[in-house]
Amino acid sequence: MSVRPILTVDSDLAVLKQKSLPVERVDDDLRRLMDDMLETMYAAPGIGLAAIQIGEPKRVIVMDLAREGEPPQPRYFVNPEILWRSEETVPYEEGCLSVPEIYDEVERAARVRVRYLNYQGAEIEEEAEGLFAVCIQHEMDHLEGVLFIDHLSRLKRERAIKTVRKAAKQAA
Ligand code: K1U
Ligand code: ZN
Repeated sequence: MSVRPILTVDSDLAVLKQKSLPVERVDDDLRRLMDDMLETMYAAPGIGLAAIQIGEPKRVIVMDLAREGEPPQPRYFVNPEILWRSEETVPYEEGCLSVPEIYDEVERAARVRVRYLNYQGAEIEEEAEGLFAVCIQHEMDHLEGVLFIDHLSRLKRERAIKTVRKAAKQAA
């Protein structure tokens, strides 16, 4: 397993805007990618990660929503689909490892029903609510090349990218 570099909007926007492709089979190569993604997400640290954020345009997401002090609860989503979303929406102050240090409120469906393949390749269908619903919608946006800042005004989005670019220049 290895920690891989996370792509950010200052230098890798064109890659992050790509639409990811469906995975053909859940095999050992894919499990190695999911292991790397999980390790990368824990090291960041973050609560979710889409494969495109490490430059792999595949429809794969990892997530761990365990609170501090709780045992890890890694979750893997291959070829996830949203089957249903509630009409009710909720706001949440989101962040993104590809838009570091920027947080803003996004309104999303309060509950969604999702179907996906897990780490073993078994088909799962479940309903998500709370932070799980927020996070799966944020990560599934990544699979379409959509970032949380795309839900904000053009002014806020451009300001966010400028801020990340400035911070990256200062760090270099
Ligand atoms: O970049 C990503 O897609 C990961 C992102 C997931 C996310 C966060 C908040 C709302 C929706 C989706 C993050 O993990 S940002 C970092 C973060 O939220 C966090 C980091 C450490 C501890 C707790 C949270
Ligand atoms: Zn993100």
